[in-house]
Amino acid sequence: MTPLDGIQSTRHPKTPPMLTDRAQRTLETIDGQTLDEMRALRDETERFMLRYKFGMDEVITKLSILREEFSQTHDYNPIEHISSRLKSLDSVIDKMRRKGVEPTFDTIRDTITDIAGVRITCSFVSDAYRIFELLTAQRDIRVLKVKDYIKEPKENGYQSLHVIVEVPVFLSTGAHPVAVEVQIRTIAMDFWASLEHKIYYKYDKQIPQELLDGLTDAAHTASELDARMERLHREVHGAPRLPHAKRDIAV
Ligand code: 0O2
Repeated sequence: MTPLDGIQSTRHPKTPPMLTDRAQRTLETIDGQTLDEMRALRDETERFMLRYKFGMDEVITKLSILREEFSQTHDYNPIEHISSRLKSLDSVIDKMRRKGVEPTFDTIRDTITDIAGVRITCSFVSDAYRIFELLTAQRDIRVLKVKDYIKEPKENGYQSLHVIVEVPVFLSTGAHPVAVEVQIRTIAMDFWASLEHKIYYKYDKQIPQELLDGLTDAAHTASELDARMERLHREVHGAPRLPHAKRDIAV
């Protein structure tokens, strides 16, 4: 037995070529200038998407700071969970087509405001509004649009507080404002929305009426549960003593 027996070879298995012969031949017919333009478009798209990632990171940092501050200095934490996602390029293009948006970076920036998305899950409805206040009161945050689906749920029962904020991202070229969609909801609302989302895709957006009715009914139950849990929480802990946001004034 040699010392190398039993150790797997680290050489990569033979990988197929990246392009088929046909694709390779097509590529060879493209002139150098077009190839350069394609490369420049690819690079610009990457830079464009990267800014959204940074914007998302900025918002997550703000929320993580609030969350940590609450855990350290208050006996109660309104943020249960924070998640985020960057829309895929395919989804951005789909949305662009659905909205009939002109394919330029400027138009996409102005019209598609949910490329970067952050979701905050809270225990109680009052926490959702408090987090909204604390985030939007920060001086470098500009509120572009608010959709309050908690006050006015969608017809299918969907509830969530949506806010599109603009946050500056500081790059080597200076400050760049980036739009980030923030969705704030309770655990019950989140449970409902994720199930509805799965059903929506399972049935390829053609959900049977009976199931739709069941979902709307479940949304009402989730809403009642939220109200009951908040009542019980107040009975035990009293009215929330979380700090109200002081509007941050630029110096
Ligand atoms: P994903 O995969 O979560 O990104 P607008 O951008 O204002 O022109 P839009 O996109 O309809 O119009 O805005 P809206 O109503 O604020 O909804 C945006 C997001 O909210 C959706 O993103 C979902 O995440 C969520 N949402 C809205 N309605 C529903 C609903 O009925 N059920 C569930 N489960 N989620 C909902 P995307 O891009 O659809 O998907």
